[in-house]
Amino acid sequence: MIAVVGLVLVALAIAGLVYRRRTRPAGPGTERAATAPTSTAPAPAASAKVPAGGLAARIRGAFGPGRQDPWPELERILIAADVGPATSDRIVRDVRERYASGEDPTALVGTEIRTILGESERLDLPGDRLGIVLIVGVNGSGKTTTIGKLAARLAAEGKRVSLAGSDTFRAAASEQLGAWAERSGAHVVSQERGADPGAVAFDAVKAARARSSDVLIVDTAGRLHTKQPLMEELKKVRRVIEKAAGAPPDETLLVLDATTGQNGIAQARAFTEAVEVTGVALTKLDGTAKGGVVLAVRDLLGVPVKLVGTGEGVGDLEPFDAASFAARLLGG
Ligand SMILES: Nc1nc2c(ncn2[C@@H]2O[C@H](COP(=O)(O)OP(=O)(O)OP(=O)(O)O)[C@@H](O)[C@H]2O)c(=O)[nH]1
Ligand SMILES: [Mg+2]
Repeated sequence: MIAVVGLVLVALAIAGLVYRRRTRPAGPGTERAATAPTSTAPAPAASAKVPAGGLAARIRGAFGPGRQDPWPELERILIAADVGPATSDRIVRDVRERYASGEDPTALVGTEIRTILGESERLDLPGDRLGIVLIVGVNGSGKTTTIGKLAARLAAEGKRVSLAGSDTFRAAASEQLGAWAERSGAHVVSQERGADPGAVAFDAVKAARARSSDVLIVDTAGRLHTKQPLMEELKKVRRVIEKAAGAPPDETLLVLDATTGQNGIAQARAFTEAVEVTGVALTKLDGTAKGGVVLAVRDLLGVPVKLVGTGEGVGDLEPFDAASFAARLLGG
């Protein structure tokens, strides 16, 4: 009996040790590595809480027979779709004003969404000189993949494309960029890992000019928008491009993962303050996430969505279309 009790105690002690070992936090790393999820393991979807299906069915439910006060419910529905409290509040107020005339609330919300998104905007690149696109965003949002797709799209339009591997931080980042470049015949400028990202951008501007490229797309390392030193590094890359090219980048695209939810608002604010973001590339819209956060980004910061990523393939990049985005958000 005593032997059995003893064995059980020993087994429990071993199990406890194993458990502690597994749950011990990771040791100290660099600031960037310690805070950054790897690109192959993106952060869990914050919008997973939003049930599948569009907003329209839920809005109709809120306005269904017997419902007393649908407005707080409408606001909850919008917030759950990552639209953000301020923009949700604006939509509810505007819809409520017009609903008095007895219109369909779903149609009114749709109109409001399209109004906030405004005209669908395209990338604004010059036709008579080297156009420069700086790509920024948090870790794993889809920057390099979007660059690969964009390079292919531009090459298919007959443009000569160069790429700058200014992500000198992540292991194998330049190999990943190189693999994408091969598909589109783009020329890549990169240096060894750990090199100064600004120096790579500087060389790339000079090389792209020397090759008479039409467009240079600059990849940068993923960074947490709350890490000031990393945002300073990004500002420096932008300054260096401006110095080398004589003008700031023509487009600075924030790559926003549609599954990151309302955190996208804080990301957009921080990146816009640091490097004057001119547009959003909304990625991973092929999953269940519907990207309601871009409404808040447009409403609060005035930054339009310009591109939409709908998969991992080279052809899975579309120009943003406000009407179809609104339909997707509302629909199934
Ligand atoms: N489903 C889907 N996956 C995507 C899309 N865009 C990118 N991905 C995937 O997201 C993951 C991260 O993509 P990357 O392009 O490496 O992201 P990144 O922002 O460059 O990552 P870091 O450089 O590490 O910050 C990869 O597995 C991509 O295949 C998209 O539109 N849809
Ligand atoms: Mg990358």
